[in-house]
Amino acid sequence: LTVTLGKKYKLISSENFDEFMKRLGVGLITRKAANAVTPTVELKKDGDNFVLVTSSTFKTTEMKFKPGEEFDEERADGAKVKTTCTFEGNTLKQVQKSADGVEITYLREFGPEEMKAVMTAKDVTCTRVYKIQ
Ligand code: DKA
Repeated sequence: LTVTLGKKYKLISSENFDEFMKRLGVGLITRKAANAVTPTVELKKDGDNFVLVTSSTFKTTEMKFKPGEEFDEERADGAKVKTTCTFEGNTLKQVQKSADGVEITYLREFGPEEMKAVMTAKDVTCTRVYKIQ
């Protein structure tokens, strides 16, 4: 595993996030709140588990996982999803399946300077870049 652990990355750019949230069916008020914040992301290890912490004044989520093991997750907008995470080099791949059939893939590449997240829901792709603190 070549991924960088225990570092905080802060959002510096975001492309297509509103379209991405629209594609998930997220309403206007929640989209406005989510668009307005600059989250911090940290990946760490806790025993056998990995933990991805996404912090902002809008919402703070902690996703705890073992690579390759599906678990129940609540998406930031409240939707109940089934999630599986795996690592490919320094990239964390997260696949979320919701009951309404929407599948979202998040690729988060943890580098020494920045973390680049590419999120895809059907035909919509959003790219967000985070700089190490
Ligand atoms: C981030 O990590 C954004 C995470 C995307 C959450 C998708 C659902 C958004 C609903 C408000 O910076």
